[in-house]
Amino acid sequence: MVWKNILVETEDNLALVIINRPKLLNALDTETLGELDEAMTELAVNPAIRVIILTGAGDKAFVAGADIKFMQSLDPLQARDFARHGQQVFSRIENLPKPVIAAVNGFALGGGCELAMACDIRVASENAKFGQPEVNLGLMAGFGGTQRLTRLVNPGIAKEILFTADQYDAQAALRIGLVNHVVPSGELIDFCKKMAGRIAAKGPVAVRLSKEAVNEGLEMDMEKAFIHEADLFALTFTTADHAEGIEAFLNKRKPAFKGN
Ligand code: DAK
Repeated sequence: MVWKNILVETEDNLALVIINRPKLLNALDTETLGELDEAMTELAVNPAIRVIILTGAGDKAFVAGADIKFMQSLDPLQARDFARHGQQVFSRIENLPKPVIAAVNGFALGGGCELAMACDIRVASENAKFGQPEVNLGLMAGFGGTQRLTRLVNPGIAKEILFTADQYDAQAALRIGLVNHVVPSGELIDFCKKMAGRIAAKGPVAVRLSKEAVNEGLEMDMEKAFIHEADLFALTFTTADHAEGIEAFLNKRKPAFKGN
């Protein structure tokens, strides 16, 4: 499928999803959110794809936030619909049955920072800048930022980011745990592809259930989360990949996982 504001490139088991509005620093309007949702939903059910990398077009921005001009046209109820739309798309990405790596190649502000936080793993280029500048506009974060930021960094740091609208460079983001790695700009996509390739070589069901255990476990108390983990662990014993992985180890060969 071809979209107006989204590009999808596939290579082996990987898909690279590019938000493609570089003139507006890849800002998100309803149309772009809808296309992102469609692209992710398609990739989720494409059996050939095991890992998704999400990035922004150009070398200046991942996503500079919600489209401010578009937001200007919204009345309060439309703003509510827009916020709900963004929250739903971001939750779909967070709960996608495949890992999503955010390759943050520049500004990740407002909704852009929130989008990166909805991904499983964040890798930043050296020129990346993070922040929640909504309060500059008399708004507050509306795409889940108050919650995801608080879970990723500590609540005091999250509040400072949300209250001050300060921008954090890639090294600062690394220090506070907002990103996993910082790499030179020209190496960002390669670095992410290599990581994606390592993940794609693992048992897809095991990776999927690991993601589920982490995400759902965060909403449970520890004892329930352990029981949930044990249930998902047991589920891996129903898969052919589990038999293949163990047999390959015992026979000192590489496993060939099929995703079932
Ligand atoms: N929206 C629309 N256009 C944007 C944009 C954005 N977020 N960010 C940049 N652009 C556009 C600029 O207007 C400019 O367009 P032209 O003037 O060329 O037509 C072009 O991109 C290049 O930007 P600049 O010329 O400004 O480039 P600079 O290098 O000088 O500055 C910058 C880069 C990223 C520092 C600056 O553009 C900037 O401050 N941009 C705004 C960043 C921002 O405030 N982002 C947060 C947006 S608010 C909610 C739902 C959702 C949200 C909130 C509430 N509910 C309903 C409750 C989410 C809110 C947000 O994300």
